[in-house]
Amino acid sequence: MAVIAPSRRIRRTPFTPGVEAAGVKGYTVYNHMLLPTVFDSVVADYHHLKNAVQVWDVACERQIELRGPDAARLMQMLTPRDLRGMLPGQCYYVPIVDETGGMLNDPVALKLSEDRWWISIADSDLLFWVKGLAYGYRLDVLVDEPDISPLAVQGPQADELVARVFGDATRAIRFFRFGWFDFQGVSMAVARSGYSKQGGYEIYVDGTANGMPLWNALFEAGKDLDVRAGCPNLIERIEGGLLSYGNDMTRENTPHECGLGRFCSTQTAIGCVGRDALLRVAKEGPTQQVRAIEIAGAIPPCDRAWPLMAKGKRVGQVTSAAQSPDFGVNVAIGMVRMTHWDEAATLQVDTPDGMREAVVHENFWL
Ligand code: THG
Repeated sequence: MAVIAPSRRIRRTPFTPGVEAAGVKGYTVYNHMLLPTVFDSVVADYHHLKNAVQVWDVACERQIELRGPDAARLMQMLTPRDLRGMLPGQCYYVPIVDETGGMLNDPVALKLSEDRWWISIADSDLLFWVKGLAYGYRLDVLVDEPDISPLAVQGPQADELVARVFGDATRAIRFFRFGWFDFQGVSMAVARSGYSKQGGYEIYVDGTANGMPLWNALFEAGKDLDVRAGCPNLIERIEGGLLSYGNDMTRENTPHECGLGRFCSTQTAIGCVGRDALLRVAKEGPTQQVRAIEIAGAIPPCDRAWPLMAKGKRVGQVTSAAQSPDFGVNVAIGMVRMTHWDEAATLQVDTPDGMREAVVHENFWL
């Protein structure tokens, strides 16, 4: 693969000096920002993530801040998830849809207070949609991208490492909750969340200048824990069934097709854009849905959709795939038509290297 030409459009993060010093070997671009993809090898990174603790530069999970009297109203317009019971200090995984019910993003929303929210976005230019709604509906709310950069600490030793830097009170943070903790005189949101199934935290680092001091403090405190720089790991996130916007779902898909129906309460999400369209699909049910797919044989990297076939007819597609050391098979994520989405359905997948056998599973591996 060729290199990424550095330029102002591909934004560096507050942690980029640390990532480069740690020997990053691959980058992707996410929200117009650098996102590391590999440090040692994807397989070595995977084993280390499952056994120790890693610090991830996920500053590319940019925040959209809503601030003002209409912030809560705008947030509920954005998602079919019912936000009425959400309290300050909670994080919600929220599908965001357009007027047809098509997925625009699948962020984590943080409620800081009734009139202040962060939307921690996946890879699409959601800011423009949010600003357009606020402007079009003449809402009394400021919408911008603050200088906040998530730094994830993931892996079985994440509790210990974060407690050493932010104090033992971080151990009591519950899943998808956050609290405010001091680092060198700056108050930062620390949440128990992250894009892995290994457990851990995300620190919403306030201020670019505080990025490297915190990065260095974590590595200093975690020497004996074998802390390393890491990144969202392709194999582990497929094993865990963590979806990737732009890969496993696009604007072509409804939340129900993505298996995100459990995060929709469209009936009670009053004022949400796309409500009528989603009420229809919720009633009729989706005709295709995300599934775990097991693939036999050697496979190349999945950089385009691979058709899933049954008796020569297309019945879906594989959108992410990788060889899993722990499960001894190729793990994959696909979208499968309802005629073939049941457990153990046997299909063929048309990879660039040839046809492979594929088996549908109703549950992911982790
Ligand atoms: N953390 C934060 N922002 C993010 C991500 C993140 N923005 C981009 C991207 N990741 C958004 N996508 C996801 C996908 C899955 C999850 C979080 C964000 C996730 N899912 C859990 C699961 O499926 O097991 C739990 C969801 C729940 O039960 O509420 O964590 O990772 N800040």
